[in-house]
Amino acid sequence: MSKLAQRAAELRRLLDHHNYQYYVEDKPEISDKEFDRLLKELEELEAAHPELATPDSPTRRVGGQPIDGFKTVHHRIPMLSIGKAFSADELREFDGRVRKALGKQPVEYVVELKIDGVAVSLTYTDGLLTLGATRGSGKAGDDITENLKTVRGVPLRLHTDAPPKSFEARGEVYMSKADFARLNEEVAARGEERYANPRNLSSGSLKQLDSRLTAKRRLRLFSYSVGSLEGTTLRTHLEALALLREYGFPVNPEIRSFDSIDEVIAYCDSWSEKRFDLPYETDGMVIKVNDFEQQRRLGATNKEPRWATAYKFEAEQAITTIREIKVEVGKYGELTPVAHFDPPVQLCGTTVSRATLHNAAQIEQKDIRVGDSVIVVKRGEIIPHVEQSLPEARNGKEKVFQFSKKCPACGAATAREPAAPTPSCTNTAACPAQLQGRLESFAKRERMNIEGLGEAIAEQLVEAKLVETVADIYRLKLDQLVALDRMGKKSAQNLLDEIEKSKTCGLARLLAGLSIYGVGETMATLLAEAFPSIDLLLAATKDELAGIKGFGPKRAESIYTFFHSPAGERMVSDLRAAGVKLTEDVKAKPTVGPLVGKTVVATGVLKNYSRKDIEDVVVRHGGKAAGSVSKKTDYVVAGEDAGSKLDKARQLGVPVLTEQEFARLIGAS
Ligand code: 0OX
Repeated sequence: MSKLAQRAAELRRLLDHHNYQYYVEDKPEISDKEFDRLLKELEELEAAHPELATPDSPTRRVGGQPIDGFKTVHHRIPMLSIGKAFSADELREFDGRVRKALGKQPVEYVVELKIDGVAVSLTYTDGLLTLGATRGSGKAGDDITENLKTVRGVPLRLHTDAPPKSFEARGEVYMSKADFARLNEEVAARGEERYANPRNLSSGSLKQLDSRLTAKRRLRLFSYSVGSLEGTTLRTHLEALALLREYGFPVNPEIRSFDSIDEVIAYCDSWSEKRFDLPYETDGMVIKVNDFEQQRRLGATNKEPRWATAYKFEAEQAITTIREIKVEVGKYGELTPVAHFDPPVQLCGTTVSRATLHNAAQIEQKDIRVGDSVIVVKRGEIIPHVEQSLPEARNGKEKVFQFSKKCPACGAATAREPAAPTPSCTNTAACPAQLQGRLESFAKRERMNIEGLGEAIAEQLVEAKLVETVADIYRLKLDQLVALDRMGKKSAQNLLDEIEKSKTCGLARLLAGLSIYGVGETMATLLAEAFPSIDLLLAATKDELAGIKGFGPKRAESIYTFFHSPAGERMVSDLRAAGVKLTEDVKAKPTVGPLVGKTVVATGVLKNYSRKDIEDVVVRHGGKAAGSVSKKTDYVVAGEDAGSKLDKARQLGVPVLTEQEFARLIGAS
């Protein structure tokens, strides 16, 4: 072997070793910097001498060329989901069923933390990782091999000299709470919307078509089962876990086994609070019958094994005090009461210091007062919510909340429309909070897509009086931006470049960005389709506007009033003077295709599209995007955590598509 080949082999061995120490043993021996140095040396060596590269080289973890879409993979053995128990009694019922089916045999249970991540399958051929897939429907998932190679705990080659011909490991890909917090900060700093939880971010990361992006997400793995037992001599789940560990997979260290359900329950309960100290999120425990022969005898229903169950931790709640109810002012001037907690509480792994109270009616109906002790929960483990007040804990000093007659941001008078849930600030033109809201909304990715113009910058631009309308951003100068807090010359220039780039977004995005009441992305697309230039739009009558499909007189009135008010006229002339594109390229509307004339509702958290993206896609394919499910709905596209709309679709028999199926339907994957 040449000297260089020897060094490459040595570097690979070292990198694998240190990767293993870090991600499997959790005992790093060298610093991240030192690790990166070794990796860089190997990368350079392989780049200069491609013949030295190997398919299991650690350099493969940094990602490769983007791909157009994921291939579908059929799981040889279905990836089952798991039944749930919500109480100790339900665990005893599970134990009762197991013991009844097994006669008088002793039963041993293995108890694992239920990692809140994304289930994946990893197939090794002759010891080399050849296929990585998502669980998908359980029967078939997506081929995400390149993305899974970037997950540091995934062995690229099994740690054995005598690998089986084929071996499948299954497990959960997750993101640590710390990595999630760091990445989410980065997301927010770019002015983008934060991810709700680590699971969504992990799942989104695994669905990236460009594996270099996945590589940046620092995903991790815990392996918890072997797919097929064929060709193995494994007799128990504990033996399978030991084999996985031996092969180099990270296996969670907190797994224990017990002979009785009482011990199982005690172990589960011991984690109900301790789990918040773990560096990753868990949403329960998994209890499995250890013996494979017993597992076989118990069998499975068509979706769940009878030999395992998940014990879900109780929905989290916390008690704290409302120190203050602050009123926030939205982009339309709407006033939203927000409860601020003292002390902040830990819920589902995040610190919660505030929650919206929505409107006066809710506050009144729940009798929530400033100074009240309240129970706070997270809905769907995401959005903090004041469940109820605790009047019995009052000391008489609590204060009933009332909206002030003045806007908290600008002091102008507020007014309440008869049907509105809250009052609004009437100072539409000059209220700084409204302007800030409009700026943030204008810059959003699905609108004018100005990266870097998020909450913090918008606030400063308004405070420094650099802008009075969204059109004023096109007049910003470098030295004005550099004078802002924490704004270097480079970031200022980047922001100016982004602002310049936004000029070509086209009329539909622009209309969506102008905060015209009743005009979001979907309506803006329809509006720009009906009137593909601002001049045509300005010439439109109220009746013509109301005649656009889905519009009606109220929306038409709002649009007409906006463009024919002095502020609207000035906005158009400023945008025109700045060279912002005020036309929409007319796309021939499709007359044939799977979505022509179809009504589609998107619901839940989608991975590759924002909800608005998918609505845009529907409209572009000749369909109509609707907000609620009815008999007239042709398809519901359901993402994660889809709720009542999905239920309704099922009730009405409306076809429900996964995001992937939707993409396939329109020929995008
Ligand atoms: C987890 C986890 C998920 C195997 C058959 C039923 C469930 N999220 O941590 N699944 C399983 O096991 C499967 N174990 C786990 N620990």
